[in-house]
Formats: sequence, structure tokens, C-alpha cells
Amino acid sequence: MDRRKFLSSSLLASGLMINPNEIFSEAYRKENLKKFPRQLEYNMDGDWKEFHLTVDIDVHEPAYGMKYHTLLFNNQLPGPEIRVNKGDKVRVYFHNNTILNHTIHWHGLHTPWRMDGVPFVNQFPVMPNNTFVYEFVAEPTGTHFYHCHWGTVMHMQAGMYGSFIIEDPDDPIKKRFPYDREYVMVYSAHDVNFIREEMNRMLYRMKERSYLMKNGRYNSERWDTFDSIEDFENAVNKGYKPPYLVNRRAPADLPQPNWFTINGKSYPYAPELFIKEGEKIRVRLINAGNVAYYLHLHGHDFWQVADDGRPLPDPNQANTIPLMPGKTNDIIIEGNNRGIWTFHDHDTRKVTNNGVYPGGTLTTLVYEDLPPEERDVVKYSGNINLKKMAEQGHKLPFDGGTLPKYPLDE
Ligand SMILES: [Cu+2]
Repeated sequence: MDRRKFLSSSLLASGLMINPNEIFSEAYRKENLKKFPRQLEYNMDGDWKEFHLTVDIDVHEPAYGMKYHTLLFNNQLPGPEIRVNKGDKVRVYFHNNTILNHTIHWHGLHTPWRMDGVPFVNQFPVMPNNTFVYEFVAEPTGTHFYHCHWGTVMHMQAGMYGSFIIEDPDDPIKKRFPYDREYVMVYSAHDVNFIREEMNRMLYRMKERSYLMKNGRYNSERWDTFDSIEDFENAVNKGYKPPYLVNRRAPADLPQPNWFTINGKSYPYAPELFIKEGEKIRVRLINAGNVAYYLHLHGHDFWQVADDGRPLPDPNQANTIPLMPGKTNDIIIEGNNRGIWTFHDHDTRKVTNNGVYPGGTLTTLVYEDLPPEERDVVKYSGNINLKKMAEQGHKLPFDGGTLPKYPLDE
């Protein structure tokens, strides 16, 4: 295999397509499908659907060459998708393989309160090498998610989140907008420097606590937990230092995200939406991060059909939708204006990778059946100079006269 062939095949394997025509290839679409959450398999125990989630520390790569250590559910970012039917009995075994504490909160679900996953509000944290069993009935229907609720400022942006979809056999959205396929896009924002520093700090604290527990020297002050406000105030008077005095964090020290992702990937690796002319697609948008997105689709007015999983009785049309932290919104896109269209955050800070544009949550809606002749940028372009160059037989800067798909300049 010559060097050029080797390069193109290894790029294919990594998912980066330099040649603009590759975006229309079967291989590209196959690679793109892998960028959507994988459904978690379950076993039946009586009428319970049993799932297993683990948490480990592993390396993640939002864009080629950018690697960092983070927390991962089942070694995936986002965590695997749990998809069940309305009313299903769900049992999730959560195994903690790290030496940090964690919990799982089922965001948007109506679980019994003991299953809500908030440490010291309704459960003890799931400690290192421990397993917690969550049990609930799946309700309400729609697009939801799950995330860690321990050290949330860090753990949630680190990677401890995943989609949770509850299907309705009588879905009014499906009835009104019979769609052909659907996509799940989980947005998040990550300050990878903060994640690294915080993870080191927490590992240190956990080690100290484990040591004290083993030696019977554990006490509530070490856990920063108290039975009452009075106990807490007495401890402070006797010299106990609450975390906000030990570890002062000014707003500038709070996470300043420098990586913005869809399903854990940043442009040019973010998943793309494929559509065909005349087709309808459903896109489930989930914001599992700590910044707001204002998602804007070019060339179309999509339908807003669900808010926090709830079908809207009167769907409205828009081309820009705010996706606030903690929210989910479902949209239906109708394939009625063929082409390659940008779908991006209009707060342009979030279409950057480590401060460099283009990056982040920049992606496209691609008509996969776009006729090859329409991909010709010269013939249909208003660029007079390029047309003249082509007519005079000059070699054009783009392969085959089609647009370069991935410009990485500023
Ligand atoms: Cu966690």
C-alpha cells in the first residue's frame, strides 16, 4: 500500500474525511452512525428490565489528537442510552469502579424519592467499589437523561451523563409527524483543565478518607456532613473549616469550558444529521452541560414538538431554538430544501475548539441524496472568478470543484 492510500484509509477509520465527496459515501454514513449513543442491553428478571452501568476513569478524545482523562459510564461518552417503554419496570445496577464517590440522578423521570440519586438528600453516595441498585417504573414518556449528582460541577461535565428515552406506543408526535429516522444529540461543555485539577484533588481527598475510615478515625467533619445547622456552627466555632473556606473558588476559577461537544465529539468529529428529500427526521436535543446553546439551522424552519420530553399540544416552527442547561427539546426537520446546511450554536464561542474557530458543536444537515452535479461549487456558484478559471482550463483549488468539507483555518 502506498503512503497516500495508507493515509486515506487510516483517516477513513478515524472518521475524518478530507475529501468533500466522501461525506456522501456509504462508509462515511456508517462511521457517522457510530457517533450516536449506543443502546444499553438489558436482561429480564421476571417483569424487570435489568441494566448495568459502571463508572471508570479513562481517556477521551473529542477531536483527533486531543486526549484527556475523564470519568466514563461503561467506557463511553456520553454513557450508553437507556431506552425503554412507558411503564416498564427498570432496575439499574450501578457499579463504582473508581476511588471517587458518585450517584446517578434520573433527570426528568418521576422515580420514588429514594431512587433520585442526590447524596445526603435521599441516599448515601455510592462509595468506591460499591454497587447501588436503582429501581423505578419508567415515566413520563419522552426524551430525558441521567447524570452523576456527586461533585456535580466536575463529574457532570467530565462525562457522567447519558440519554434516557421512554417510548410511548401512542406517541402523538409520531402520529402528527410520521418520521423516518431519529437522532439523539447530547450537548455538553468541558473545561478539561478544571477536570484534571479537580480529579487530582478529589483523588487525594478520597484516599485520605479511606485511610481514616480503615483506621476508625472517620468522623462527620471529615465528610463535611452534620445532623443540624447547629452542629455545623458548633464545629466551625471549634475550628472546623468548611470547604468554602479551605478551597476558595472565585468565579474565574469556576469551570471555563474550552471544549464543546455533541455526543462527546467536537467539530470536525461532531455527528452529522443525514436526511433525504421529502423525509422527516426527529432530533432529540439534550443539554447535559452547564452552558446555554442557541441552535440555529440554516435553510429550514423545523418544528418544535417536545419540551422536557412532553409533546407540545401546538407545535410551532422556528429556525433557532434555545437549549438551556438541563433541558431537552425534540424537533422535527422536514427535508424540503436540499443541500448541505449548517446547524450550529449562534453563540459563536461554542463553535470553537480550545478557543479556535471552527470547532465545538458546529455540524451540518446533509441531504444524502443530493445529486452529484449539485455538489459542483463552481457551476452553481456566484463566484465569477472561479467560473472564469474553470472555463480557461485552470486547475481549481478544490478537488473536483466541490467545497472542501473541513476548513481548519480561522
Ligand atoms: Cu460522579
